[in-house]
Amino acid sequence: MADLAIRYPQNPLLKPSDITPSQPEMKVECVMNPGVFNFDNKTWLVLRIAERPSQKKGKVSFPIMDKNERIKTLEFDQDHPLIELTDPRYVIYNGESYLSTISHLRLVCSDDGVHFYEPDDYPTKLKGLGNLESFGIEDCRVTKINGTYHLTFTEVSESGVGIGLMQTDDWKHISRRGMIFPPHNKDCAIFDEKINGKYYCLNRPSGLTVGGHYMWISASDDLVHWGEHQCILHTRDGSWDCERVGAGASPIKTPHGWLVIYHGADADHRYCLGAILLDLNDPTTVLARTTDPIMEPLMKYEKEGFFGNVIFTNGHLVEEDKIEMYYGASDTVICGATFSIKEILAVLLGAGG
Ligand code: MAN
Repeated sequence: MADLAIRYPQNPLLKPSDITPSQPEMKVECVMNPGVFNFDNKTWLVLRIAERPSQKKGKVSFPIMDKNERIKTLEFDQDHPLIELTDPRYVIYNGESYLSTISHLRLVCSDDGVHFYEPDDYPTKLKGLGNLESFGIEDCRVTKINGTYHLTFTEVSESGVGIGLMQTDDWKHISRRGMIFPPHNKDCAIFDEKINGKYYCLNRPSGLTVGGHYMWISASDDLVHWGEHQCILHTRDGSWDCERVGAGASPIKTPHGWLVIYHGADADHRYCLGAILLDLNDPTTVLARTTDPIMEPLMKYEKEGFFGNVIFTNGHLVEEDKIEMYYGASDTVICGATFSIKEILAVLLGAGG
């Protein structure tokens, strides 16, 4: 099956040099994986900004937040016998894993969906707070329900990786609701309406000894307390999504079912997108799944960067048949692409589905 995405000709839309660092001693390395929403007749992105101090020759340095919520830098010789630097996203020191960068969320908006800027009159920087976010916050998904925007995002600390919730009606006052799924869990996409009287969300806990990086669904009466957990999607041996799967943005309601765009990765950490269809009345039932990716790293900006060969999405807008999808490419830049819902459904419902 062919890649179904129509990429914006203006890609990449945002790169690290377009973003001012959160503090002068930091350098923006990655601008990635945006949550997306409409507000005040504009398109808004909640970017993930990954920063670290400029790297000195022969050294590796990375930031973490201390108990007083100040950023401090740890620095080691690159050839220190206790340092492991096999994956650019991590620094392993003496068997302990750290992130090589610290991420915060940054709000930008646009009148045309292509040119983005930081608005003056909104709090645009959302930083990690407290001991469950000391390694930063990442990958925000935004779901609007009855006038309130619900932000789910990854909270990272030495205690693990969990899912946090913030809520806002006006983007000026944002309330933090704490961790709603403890470690290890991420990729939380809330459905934008109740189904049979309950809220639902997709999420991705990770099995350590038994199980794997599979997609789960959970239900809630209040969006804060979740239960009725069920595993709905496994990885597939020998496939592009053999190592991990996780939901993209909020599922899209179609006459045939809830359409979910998801990411899958293989053992080489190559991230592509696929799609599944969930039953409209019972979203714990998967009706169809694409065999091949609907989008894969093809462009130079999707193949090369801080962590190459990655297409990762957690935000889109839907207008009739069109999905305006924003995505992080190579964990470095923000890009846009459109999909036709009909085209994805044709694959899901057809012979190749
Ligand atoms: C994880 C997350 C994402 C990131 C991918 C690829 O799934 O940290 O934010 O884009 O890995 O590195």
